[in-house]
Amino acid sequence: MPPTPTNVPFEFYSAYDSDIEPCLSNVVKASLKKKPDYFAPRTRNFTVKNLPASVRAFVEESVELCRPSDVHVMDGSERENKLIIEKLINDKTIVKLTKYKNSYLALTDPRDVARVESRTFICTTNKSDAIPTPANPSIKGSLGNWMSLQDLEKAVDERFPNCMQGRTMFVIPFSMGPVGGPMSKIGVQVTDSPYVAAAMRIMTRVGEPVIENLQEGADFVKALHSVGRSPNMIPSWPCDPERTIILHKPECNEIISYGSGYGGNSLLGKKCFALRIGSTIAKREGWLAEHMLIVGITSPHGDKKYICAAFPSACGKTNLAMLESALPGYKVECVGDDIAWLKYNAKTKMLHAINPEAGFFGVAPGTNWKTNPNAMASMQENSIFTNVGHTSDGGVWWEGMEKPAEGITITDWLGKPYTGKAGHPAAHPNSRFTSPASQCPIIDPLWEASEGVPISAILFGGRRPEGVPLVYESFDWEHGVLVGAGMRSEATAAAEHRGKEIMHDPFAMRPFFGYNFGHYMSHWLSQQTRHGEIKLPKIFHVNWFRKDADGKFLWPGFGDNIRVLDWILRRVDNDCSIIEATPIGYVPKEGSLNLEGLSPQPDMKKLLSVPKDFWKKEAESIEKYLKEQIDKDVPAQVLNQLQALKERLS
Ligand code: GTP
Ligand code: SPV
Ligand code: MN
Repeated sequence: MPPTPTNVPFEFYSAYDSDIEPCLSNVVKASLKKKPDYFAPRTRNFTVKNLPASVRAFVEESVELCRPSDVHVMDGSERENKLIIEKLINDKTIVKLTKYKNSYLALTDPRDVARVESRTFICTTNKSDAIPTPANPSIKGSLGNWMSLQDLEKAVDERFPNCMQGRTMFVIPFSMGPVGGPMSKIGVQVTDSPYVAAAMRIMTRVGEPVIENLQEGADFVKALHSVGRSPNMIPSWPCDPERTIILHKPECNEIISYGSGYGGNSLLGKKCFALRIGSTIAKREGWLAEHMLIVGITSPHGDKKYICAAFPSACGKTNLAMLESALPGYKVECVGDDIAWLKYNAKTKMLHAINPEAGFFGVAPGTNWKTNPNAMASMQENSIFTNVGHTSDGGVWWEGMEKPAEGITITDWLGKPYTGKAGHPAAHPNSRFTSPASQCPIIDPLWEASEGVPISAILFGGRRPEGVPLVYESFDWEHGVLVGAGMRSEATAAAEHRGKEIMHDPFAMRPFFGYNFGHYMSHWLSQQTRHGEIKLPKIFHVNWFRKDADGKFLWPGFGDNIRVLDWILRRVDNDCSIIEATPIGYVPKEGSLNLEGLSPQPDMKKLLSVPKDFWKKEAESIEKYLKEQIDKDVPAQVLNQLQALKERLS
């Protein structure tokens, strides 16, 4: 397929090696003589030829396989971004949002709107390294999908040859974490999606310093991505939904993704690298890669502590990460909203966390100036919105946002006039904003600290309409590991699941484990002993989503969640006067949560109750899940904790 005339010619190093010369299209060749004025010569660093040998080999192999019409090595500059944006506008992938500075709206193929968990695979020599083996062959495993390395080769051969024909291949050198930091890691993604290139530039650190780091010999994760091609694809959002596949090779730190341009399927630094490959590197090196937000909380006395929280997709991480305190005197500052890398720090003898990302890819619906003013402020410029509604004054709109002004009309994410009719939302439920983290008004001063911030507490949580109290504390680390392992939550639109079924989602990592979940639990348990002296974070479970008989949330949530954090921080300081022991852990003693100024006063009895019958069933369900799904790989300590829970409940 020849490149479309609207293809913006990206620089392809003119003295590029002749062995790849045949894949240079004539259009691109011509363009090399006549460059756009603003495309000043770039430094020699940003050419395939000048990449460090290992990176160059990866790029050349990818070119050989995918046959793009040209190759562009990203330098991360403003000038370059202008070109990419121009190309995206020409391709009709994005439109400019005139209401905001340097912001754009992308509308995807309606078949490419979320992560596809069923088509995501971990590929290892031994299956049991990647996923647990269910107790009996008739049980389908639900803790990830495995594929053999041979089948991976076959899947690649069936999809990748020539898949980038007529397209530019972008080479994106990126760093997860501050470039060169002791907890940071480098990746190189090649992709034929300029949308992905533009989004990766927001979500990760891209460009010159990364190349320098690579030149000094840094290891890197190889990430190959193509949106693919299919007979019925739409030109503005090429993809191949029928053959989409996302493959990980943790044994050699490689990611191969085909067919989708959306979110975690295509921004390979995020779930593929920072969680799936990241968790396997972390296992080898003794640290943890987790689906967690990181926030700093300063109390009215000026005491600052950092906490992490693991909630499943679309269950409130971004919102908690940017909380505007409803209690006077508290200040919350954001380090990260989705992923945390936690590593033992020998100086403080605590686990320290970095946010490996540089941007937010946040759920749009439900976000507004009241629920999350800091997210709203973060997305006022330099942002890409995907699958939200478009207002007639050049802005965006989604369900849950403040009403647009009188006379403003909305076009929905499918390009149709928005009528408000049930079942036809303006924004897709998994529509998102992509914004630089640096634009968050409450970004923490230490958010780029290369050794991370010390973590005092870890929260687990999910959407639990019934039975699960607003907050409880585990008795100790081992019990906390059971609390994480037993997590369940209502399914959301972040992946392809339908309906609101309550799913097991251990550690909010079910779709993101890079290795056998049984081994993962053992690795968590090993944190107690592997570093010598350690002050481990206390572990809690929270639930903002308990409902009353009418299906209404019992707890106001959002800014009022500070009331729960306040209790948690007092527990971190070991205040024993505020707890009451229950079979599942410590809950707040009556009157110990600060509810000042909250009206109406929520029904705390209901919110904190621990119904025994419910919990007996819950413990049974966790036991069944662990025994059926993980079988012999469940660590003995976890089974002991489960037994102890059952005894406390009987
Ligand atoms: P991912 O980016 O998919 O990992 O999601 P996330 O965990 O960051 O979820 P996010 O904070 O974006 O929240 C998802 C949805 O839950 C949004 O529609 C929010 O408005 C809603 N939400 C978040 N916090 C609360 C809360 O405290 N109470 C209620 N009722 N809803 C909330
Ligand atoms: C999630 O689904 O948990 C996300 C969005 O954070 S995605 O990047 O698509 O994984
Ligand atoms: Mn997430």
